[in-house]
Amino acid sequence: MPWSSIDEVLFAAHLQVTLAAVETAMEQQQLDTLVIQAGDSRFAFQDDQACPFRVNPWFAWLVPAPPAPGSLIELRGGQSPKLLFVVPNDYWHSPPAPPAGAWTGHFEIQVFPTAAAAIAALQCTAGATAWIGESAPPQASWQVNPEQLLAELVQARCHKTGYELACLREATHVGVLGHLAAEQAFRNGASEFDIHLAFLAAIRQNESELPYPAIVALNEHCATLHYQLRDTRPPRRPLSLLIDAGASCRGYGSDITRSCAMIPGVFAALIDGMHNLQQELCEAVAPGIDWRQLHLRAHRLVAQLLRDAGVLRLSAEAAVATGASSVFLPHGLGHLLGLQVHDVGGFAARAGAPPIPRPEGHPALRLTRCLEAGMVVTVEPGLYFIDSLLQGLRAGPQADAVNWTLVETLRPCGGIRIEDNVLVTAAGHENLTRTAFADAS
Ligand SMILES: [Mn+2]
Repeated sequence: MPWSSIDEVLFAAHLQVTLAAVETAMEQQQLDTLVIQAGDSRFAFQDDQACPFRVNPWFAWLVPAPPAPGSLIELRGGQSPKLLFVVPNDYWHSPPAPPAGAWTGHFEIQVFPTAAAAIAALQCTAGATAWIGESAPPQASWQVNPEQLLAELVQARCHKTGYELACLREATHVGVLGHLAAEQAFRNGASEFDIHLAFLAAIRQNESELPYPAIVALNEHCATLHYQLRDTRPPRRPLSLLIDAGASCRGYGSDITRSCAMIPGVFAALIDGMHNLQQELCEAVAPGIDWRQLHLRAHRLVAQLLRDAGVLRLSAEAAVATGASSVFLPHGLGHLLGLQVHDVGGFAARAGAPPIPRPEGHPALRLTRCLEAGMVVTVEPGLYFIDSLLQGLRAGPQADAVNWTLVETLRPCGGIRIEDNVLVTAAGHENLTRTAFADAS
């Protein structure tokens, strides 16, 4: 996406905040130099085929350059940041374009033909040096991915800057275009494969650019939480679609899920009910909210929905207390979102604090903290008819509390998930996804 003058202003402010956080953390850890590696190309075993390159998120946090394996950021107290950018002399592939655009003015930039040449040009020959990267550092004496330093920086990454929010808004806007196209393809009877292609065509991004592999499921496949296959042929009777897919913007990703039913009925009514309770949960997002409590509230709301639909005869409280709600909702309410789709910082309230444990019986929750302004979270309640989990329920003491005939009629529809990306603001929240859907229609 081309840079606007607003982006330039936002990025300058973003870099000021992030570099200040890095400098403070370096002082605390008495570091003279910090080197951040973009990452290495990885190859399949005994093969010359490279795996899709994913940039080190710490690198992308500071530098919005195109992906360039082997590139380095060198940070030294009191000096302007250096970018050592690797552009190989490659005629088999298109090399990364050398850095361009207004953001480059904030860095001292040098371009090298190899990663080794970039490493040889590092200034840090003396003093305490730390390295953030997946491969071994060039010098054995350097600290590698120091835990305390990263713990400090993780806290900074949890609170999004204006620039990061602009990227997340754009990623959401683009992702929503994909979701609208996907629903249209589903209504036209397309296969999972073709719905996926419709999503990609609408967002104008390659599959390797997506923030995470898109989940495109029809019918009973909607019961597989991270369903990864894409049938090229449509089912005989398309009943339901679950699409969990996002788009990228400068390394930031959206994470959006929508469910649709082909025809009215009990399953379609469950989707409507899920939208309502999902909105209720989004409305509750505000600073100070304990995410564990909101997660448990989601369980009670889903249990109540199942009770209202006639699937469960237990009270909502009993369904949560006995674990019956977890049979239908075996994942967490949501997670932090940013440069990584399951972003860092979900468990410790501050650097050095112990991780806050998940509520007992909820092992999949990826966020246990109280919400703070500037965080972006996903709110993604769901309910599913998962054979292996239903078998356990059927064999257990709550078996009589389930309308198994109704479960049998809903099982071919698989499941439901509705997921929005929500910014925590000082006053409460802003639902980025609902805003983007409203703007697009
Ligand atoms: Mn998610």
